[in-house]
Amino acid sequence: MRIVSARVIVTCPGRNFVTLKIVTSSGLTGVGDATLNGREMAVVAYLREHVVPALIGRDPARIEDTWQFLYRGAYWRRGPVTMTAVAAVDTALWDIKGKVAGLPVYQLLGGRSRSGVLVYGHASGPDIAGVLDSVSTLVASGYQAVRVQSGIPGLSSVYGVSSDPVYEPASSALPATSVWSTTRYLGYIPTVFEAVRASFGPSLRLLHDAHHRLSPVEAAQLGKALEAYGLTWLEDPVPAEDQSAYRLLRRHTTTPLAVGEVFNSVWDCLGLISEHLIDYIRTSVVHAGGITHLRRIFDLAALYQVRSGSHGASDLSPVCMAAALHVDVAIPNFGLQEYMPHTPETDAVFPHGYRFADGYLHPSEEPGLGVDIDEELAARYPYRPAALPVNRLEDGTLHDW
Ligand code: GCO
Ligand code: MG
Repeated sequence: MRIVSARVIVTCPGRNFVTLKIVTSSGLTGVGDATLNGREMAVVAYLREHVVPALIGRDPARIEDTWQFLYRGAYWRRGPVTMTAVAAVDTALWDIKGKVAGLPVYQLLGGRSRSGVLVYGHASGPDIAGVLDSVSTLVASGYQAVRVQSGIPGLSSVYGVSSDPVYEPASSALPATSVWSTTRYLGYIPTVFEAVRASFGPSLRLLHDAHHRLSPVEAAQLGKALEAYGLTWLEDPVPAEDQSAYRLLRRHTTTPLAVGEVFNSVWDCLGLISEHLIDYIRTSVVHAGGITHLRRIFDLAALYQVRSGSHGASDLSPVCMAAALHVDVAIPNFGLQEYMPHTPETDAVFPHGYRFADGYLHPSEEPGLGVDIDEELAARYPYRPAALPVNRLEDGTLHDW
């Protein structure tokens, strides 16, 4: 069997998604997610210009060799654009291998380690009352773990907080500006968690995402202030370029830490994992080199009792979610999977067999990943440029997010 063609499909059923579809000489096909929010067309060009021509004629069974060819064989390697492109190829080849074997991909990864994949949902509101309503809705739908984000008095908008049930931070063609105040945030967030814990009791798992906005000592203050509320994790407290910041944090708080949704390779995670500086590693199939490389990261993490907590926002397509669930159900050190349901339009473009029940997601039992792209329907939703916002302090200074 040989690869005869590979199509890069861009569609916007409410938001942009990039998908690679690999076609083989036997007629079997495989799909991989290649979506990089706000930088979609960079990955499209990387795939079309530099990857697809080299795939034609290759044996699709040689997943590891193809991964090595695209990563180790490239002089300019790593980085989000490159690793998203590599991920798309790798994911599509696992899909094909599953179809050839007649098995769901998790069977090829060693079979089930658990009956389902525990997911966390997203609660948010403009203030404490709104947050409590939002958490109630999730709990009533069966969620056992909830990420809590809140509006902050004095700030007109906060990233990740929206009255719209569809979570979409990338809306305008050029980056919108949001205004941020760490002082206002640090003063309010502990009161939100106090109220949520008091209303929902000790067993609901609670998480919070700081979106890389704090300095090391601010993050340490927040971690300490949240200890009383028993969070499952505090996510991305500081920008992770300076990983030594986590040493400082660890000296001051036992709130568990989750990092890694913007990481692309095992090298990005190595120090944080091997120094026991984090508790959950949030790398994803689509942004960390596909199933092959994500498995390698999670195996490293297992040596240090770090568990998986993969990114799964709605800008990662159903193809990525399908692939993530096969990994999640198979690995020994699974922790939690992020889950935001996609819109009905997106679900229709990407027919899939995974399902949600009682706080868990269950991978498809079909051979391969159990997900596809309806190319005719996809073609009805042309690409629309959409950028993530930028973050400025109240005096106009550009800030991390
Ligand atoms: C999360 C994330 C998202 C990302 C978004 C970027 O934890 O789900 O932080 O909100 O910012 O996926 O594209
Ligand atoms: Mg996050």
